[in-house]
Amino acid sequence: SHNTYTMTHTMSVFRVTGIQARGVLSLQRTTSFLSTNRVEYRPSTTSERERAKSVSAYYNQPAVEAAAKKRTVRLTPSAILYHGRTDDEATTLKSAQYLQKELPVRIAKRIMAFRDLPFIVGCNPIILGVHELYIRAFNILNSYEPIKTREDEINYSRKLKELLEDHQDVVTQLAAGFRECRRHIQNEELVARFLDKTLTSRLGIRMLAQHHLSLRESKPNYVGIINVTMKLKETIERSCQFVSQVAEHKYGRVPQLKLSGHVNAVFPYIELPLDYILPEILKNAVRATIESHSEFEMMRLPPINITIASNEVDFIIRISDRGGGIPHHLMERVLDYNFTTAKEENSDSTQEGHVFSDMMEAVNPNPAGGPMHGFGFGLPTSRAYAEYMGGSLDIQAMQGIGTDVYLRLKHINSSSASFRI
Ligand code: ADP
Ligand code: K
Ligand code: MG
Repeated sequence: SHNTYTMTHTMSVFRVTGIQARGVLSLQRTTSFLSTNRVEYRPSTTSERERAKSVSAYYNQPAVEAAAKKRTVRLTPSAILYHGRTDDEATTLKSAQYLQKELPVRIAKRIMAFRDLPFIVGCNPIILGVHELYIRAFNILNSYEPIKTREDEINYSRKLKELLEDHQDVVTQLAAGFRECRRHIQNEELVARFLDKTLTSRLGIRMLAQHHLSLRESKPNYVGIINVTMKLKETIERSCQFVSQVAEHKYGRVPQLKLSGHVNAVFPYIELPLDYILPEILKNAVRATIESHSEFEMMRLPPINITIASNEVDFIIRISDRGGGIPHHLMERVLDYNFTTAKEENSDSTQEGHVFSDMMEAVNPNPAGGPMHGFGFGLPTSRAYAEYMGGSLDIQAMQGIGTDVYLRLKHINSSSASFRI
């Protein structure tokens, strides 16, 4: 039938019913899958491509298209904050019902974007693997029975949690996939638009899902994912510690990370995006500092200065390094996805086993984990996240001296209009 595609080969990683389906493809497996099967089909259209792949046990294309046409309902964090009351059953149920309506729409829109990718990109095995993950998630969530009881909600939440885990490495997978195939496309704009949208949509979905899952946990000072009394200083220090550990592991030395400004600022905020953005900016600053100062100058490794400011509209974090700055001719490019000055052979990401590790995800407590650099995703992803959160990321380089990165984010109870998730 046109609507229902059946699985024609043994690539069963995405078994819809398989609880074990982790969705994490090994690079090798995907590659060999392509090399043995590719010759057998000559795709003509985008949907043809999907059919040929038989991406999951079934793929209801009209359902995806119908869902993709619906409008998303984005919430302000304060709406989430003030309506979420921990351990209130009615709230939890309503929250799950909202997700049940909302998530398939958001996921369907992303699936359409995967389908619209240039053919050569969409066929890349790693990118195709992510595309398949999205279709699988859509199928699971879209066909889920209406949530009516507490028990329904508990089961739905369990499924949601599994899906979050299955999608954990998506950023890394996209980074690896685009690195492989983007040389075939000239249009930088197209890549940037796709990735900005895919990554920020993913951030939004994860925040909503995580929020729902955390609602029932009674962690002091939290409503779902919102830390009602977040001490900005502590959040930053956590990232500093993580990055210092990574640097210590990689270089054997670390510049001092100094914090000043409104160090006593306390306000409600969501740590999730900060836990991604801050380590990325700090890693860049640390790497630049270390690489521009030879080991013999060990004693004179200049500190990285972090200044924080908070006002009633937003809060600003400036990360200032003395790592030599960014050469004029690269200023335009550092915000491009996949642009990096890290040499491939030195890049951590090329090491076996690192490719699909949690390198680009939130703070990793494992000191040996999380490479310093590699995919050229740190800056563009951070900027996309910042803009999604109603803020900005700006880079000022003083060529020959160092770099200042300004991260500006709206308060969730900002006196001016807030953002929506
Ligand atoms: P990656 O760190 O994987 O290379 P990023 O997007 O984080 O990717 O950074 C892209 C490039 O921008 C880096 O490779 C580096 O050349 C340059 N860059 C970023 N931050 C700094 C900095 N603070 N000082 C000097 N160069 C920087
Ligand atoms: K980059
Ligand atoms: Mg980086």
